[in-house]
Amino acid sequence: MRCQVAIIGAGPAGMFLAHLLARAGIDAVVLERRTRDYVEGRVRAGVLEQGTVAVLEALGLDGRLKAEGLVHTGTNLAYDGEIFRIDMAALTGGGAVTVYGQQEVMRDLFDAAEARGLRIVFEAEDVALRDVAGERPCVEYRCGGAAHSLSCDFIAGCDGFHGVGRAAIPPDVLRVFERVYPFGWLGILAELPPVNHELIYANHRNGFALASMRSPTRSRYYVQVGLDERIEDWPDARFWDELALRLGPEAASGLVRGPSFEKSIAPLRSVVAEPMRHGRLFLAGDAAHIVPPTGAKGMNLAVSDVAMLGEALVAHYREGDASGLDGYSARALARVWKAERFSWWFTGLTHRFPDMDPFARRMQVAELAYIRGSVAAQTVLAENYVGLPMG
Ligand code: RFL
Ligand code: PHB
Repeated sequence: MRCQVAIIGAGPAGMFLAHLLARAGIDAVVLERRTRDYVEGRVRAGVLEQGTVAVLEALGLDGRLKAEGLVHTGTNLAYDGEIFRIDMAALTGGGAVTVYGQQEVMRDLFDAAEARGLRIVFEAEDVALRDVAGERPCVEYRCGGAAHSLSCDFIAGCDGFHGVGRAAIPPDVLRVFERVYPFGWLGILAELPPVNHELIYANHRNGFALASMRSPTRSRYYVQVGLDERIEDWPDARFWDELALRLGPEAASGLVRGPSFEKSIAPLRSVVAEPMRHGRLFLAGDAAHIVPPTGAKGMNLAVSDVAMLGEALVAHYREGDASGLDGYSARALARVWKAERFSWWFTGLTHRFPDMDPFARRMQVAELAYIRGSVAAQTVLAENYVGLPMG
């Protein structure tokens, strides 16, 4: 089999890229290790930047998003029993984010892929990248018990943090920068109305908490937990008590408790791999970088990466212009590092660190109080939160 671009992974990065290339008439094949149901079933991101919404619009995939997505023009910070709102729209000249779950985004991408005839191979096993630095790269894989080979012009490694894409870059070329945080997030989904119509990020001396949502009837909540904690130790009653305590009496006054139907723990880390290109292999999304979820940047970065990569591939095929492909890694990394900085800073501001002494705690509270009283500080937060320009 042959195609112009082989895309490894059918997560947000891979599927957005597949649609961007299909729109330009570029022939791509997506190889995904799992089933569609598995990829679509993963409960992950919830907040879309305006740039991500714009890409969905440009692809004509914004029908359900416009009908069901919740536009948030502000977000809230809570600490020491206080709560204040950051008016993102007023501070950024009309900026906003849209609450629309990654599961919904994936459903829209997969439905449209079927309707538009995109080529996706699910349950592709033992995917191996060959000759990525040469002129004739190729991807070998197994599917339905048979061995296949896909020759291509370029390979897009959109296969997440544990994929084969990053591993195909030789160790003497690849540099990896990393911070592992000494805690994780315990998240639940519950078919209950959210405590507030916008998100609340809370810093409590017990640790961080986040009140989010998926719809007016579905709540998504998180509490910071130690890495040694087990889900079995967090029955719903304990979760609700801890969440209410951390949100504070004012924010938690409207909290509706009930059974959760999903509960999981995710570790937090910051990772960047450089460069994002090696020969004819291009990395995008979690394959190249991870952010802690505090800034809600992970899926949005995957989309901004492939928007840049898609643009570069289109310029290559339409005009024979290689400058976009040559500049892809530097252009993508410039935006990635800014999102890494924001996610790292916001994590540091809102979480309890095990080695935190009373001085460090006072510093957090002083910074939160400063943000509360400063339009300049709120503007910095707001412009990062709604999403920096593509650059
Ligand atoms: P993905 O989604 O991991 O998809 C990669 C795909 O590649 C497949 N794959 C392979 N296929 C073939 N061969 C192989 N060898 C393969 N190895 C892997 C995998 O099966 C998978 O389908 O990466 P992608 O596309 O780069 O997308 C990244 C996002 O999914 C991720 O950044 C976000 O979910 C992060 N994230 C959030 N992002 C936001 O923008 N806003 C948020 O509010 C937000 N909240 C979150 C999050 C992630 C979380 N967790 C669980 C990590 C909240 C949480 C709790
Ligand atoms: C979510 O709704 O899952 C969510 C929202 C905001 C974040 C992270 C996750 O910062």
